[in-house]
Amino acid sequence: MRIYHSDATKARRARTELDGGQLVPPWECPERVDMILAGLREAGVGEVFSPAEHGLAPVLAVHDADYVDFLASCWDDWRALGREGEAIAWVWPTRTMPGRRIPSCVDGRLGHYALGADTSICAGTFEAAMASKDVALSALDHVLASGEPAFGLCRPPGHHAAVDQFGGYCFFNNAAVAAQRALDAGLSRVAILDVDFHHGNGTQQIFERRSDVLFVSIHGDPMTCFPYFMGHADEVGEGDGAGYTVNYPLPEGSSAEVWFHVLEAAKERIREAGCELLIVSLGVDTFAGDPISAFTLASEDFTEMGRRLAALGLPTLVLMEGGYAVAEIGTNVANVLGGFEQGQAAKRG
Ligand code: SP5
Ligand code: ZN
Repeated sequence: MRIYHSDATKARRARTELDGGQLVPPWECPERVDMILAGLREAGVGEVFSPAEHGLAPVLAVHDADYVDFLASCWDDWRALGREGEAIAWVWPTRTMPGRRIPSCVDGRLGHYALGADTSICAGTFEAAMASKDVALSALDHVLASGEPAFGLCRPPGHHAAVDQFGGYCFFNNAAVAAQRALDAGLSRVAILDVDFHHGNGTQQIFERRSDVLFVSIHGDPMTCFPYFMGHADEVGEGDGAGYTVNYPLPEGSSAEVWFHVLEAAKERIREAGCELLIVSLGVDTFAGDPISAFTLASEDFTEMGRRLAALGLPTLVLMEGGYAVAEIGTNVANVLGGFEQGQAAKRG
């Protein structure tokens, strides 16, 4: 299958992440991209293509314009103040102090537009986010034109990014931007299946009042797992979107057996809803060796995941989200895509 990749996705190299009360080197690093490319090459999965520039219009179809302006100018505004460190949000509108206006200064705007303090903004962040959505959109264009699957090696990831918030290492919601473009190209219903360990709060927020995008997520229970404040089973969509958000929170330590059981339920909902395109938000942080996550999938389980995704028989766009066991990330991603190709071949007979 075609792989879409751009070196510009590596333009962001943050130095700091607030984790456990300390500033540590970020888990989400550009080496992830090289390791995935190496893993795909080694496994002989796919041919690498460069994305075309798609500009900001598809981003503005899902994200707020002032939010996008903020991301574009934040680093320069921060630097202009002579700050030594990276731009990290540190004060927020809260339950007791609702923000009724968007502040004009960069510290206030950071708090308004950030959903957490895990994600700093640094040089190259906006450029990498632009490249990441171009990778997603070019991969989508190939799926729409050919009916064949494609993999977008997106980085930074996207599923935590909401209409007007960044965090969880995400800035533009690549899967949401792609889903909206698919609808704008004439499709009537798209499924986003989010298999990252973390709940895709951004994707849910963008589509939870709509029925044209079915959002289904399998993730660590937000009672104990990031992002903590979204992703419970009773969040099922609102208004026109009622029934088009489906959450499967699982306890930390959940086995592959439990995970695959839930995957089949997720697939059943996707079949039932009559979706014309499957977008997989692929995080491989469900891996047992992931340093910040708590499921127990083995590398071989990712092959099975690919096979089972292919069994849906839908045009499929796979987009990279999380996965922080850098030494194994290439194998794990290659296994998903290799398994998908096996599943496709089996289906064709
Ligand atoms: C796309 C994606 O997977 N984003 C995840 C963002 C998670 N950010 C918070 C990470 C907190 C890590 N703390 C774990 C400490 C283990 N030593
Ligand atoms: Zn994740």
